[in-house]
Amino acid sequence: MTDFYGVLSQSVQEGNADKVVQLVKEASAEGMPAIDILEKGLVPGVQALGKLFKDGQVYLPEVLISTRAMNRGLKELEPRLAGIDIHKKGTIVVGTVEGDLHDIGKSLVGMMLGCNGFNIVDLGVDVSADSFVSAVKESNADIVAMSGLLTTTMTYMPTVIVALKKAGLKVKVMIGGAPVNRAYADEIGAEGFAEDCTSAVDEAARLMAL
Ligand code: B1M
Repeated sequence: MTDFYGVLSQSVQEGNADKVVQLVKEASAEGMPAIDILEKGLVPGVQALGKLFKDGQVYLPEVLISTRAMNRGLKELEPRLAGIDIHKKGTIVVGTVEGDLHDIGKSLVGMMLGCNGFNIVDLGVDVSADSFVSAVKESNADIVAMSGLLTTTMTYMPTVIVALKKAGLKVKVMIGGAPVNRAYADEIGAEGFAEDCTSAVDEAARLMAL
């Protein structure tokens, strides 16, 4: 396939969900590695669109349509990513914090952790502290992985940490998302931080060994 990843990336940017799904299906049928389809086609597509949005060249509706296309592609790919490793290294509750509806980075992190051997409980977006606490209790989770994309909602992360402590849960906490960093993790008492979905896997492994 000539410049397959470029075509896939462009289709994500254009928000052409049917074409994205068709390309992912074709690539899978040809045996192209699922991780390459994700990292070389789908992710650069949504990242490029994000840059256009930042530069004021596209607006929110375009971004929304594009991210829906990306999610359709991710759904198509998920079974192949999920099948990579059957050994479970631990259970991780994943969610985007209350007030925040951004789900792409969180879903990528969950998928990467899942395909690297962790059992994932994905709570979705706009997740309250109570929901995190209940999910940890129900799943006996080892780690809570919180995602936050907004400066206005990253401040909810310490609320979750306080609620987990108050409930007497010994779970480790890691955070990620564009506005947060290691210094913020240290400040709010989160043991872990990861910059992207790849380093999230290493960070989760580090936390499991603590
Ligand atoms: Co929103 N948005 N958005 N948005 N949006 C941002 C985040 C923003 C930076 C855009 C901008 O102004 N330049 C800005 C935030 C500014 C700020 O707070 N500093 C912003 C804003 C302001 C808003 C609204 C308030 C806009 C409005 O309504 N006026 C609104 C908020 C709604 C809400 O949540 N309550 C809003 C809405 C939306 C859409 C619905 C249109 C859409 C989301 C669709 C969806 O998720 N289903 C959207 C999008 C797509 C974006 C941008 C363009 C792209 C986000 C994305 O998916 N990136 C974004 C600008 C940008 O990032 N360039 C923007 C791709 C994704 C792969 O990256 O999520 O960063 P990311 O995840 C990375 C890492 O951060 C990390 O790993 C991932 C990759 O490997 N990571 C973790 C993430 N979570 C992690 C957890 C971990 C570890 C790593 O461990 C726990």
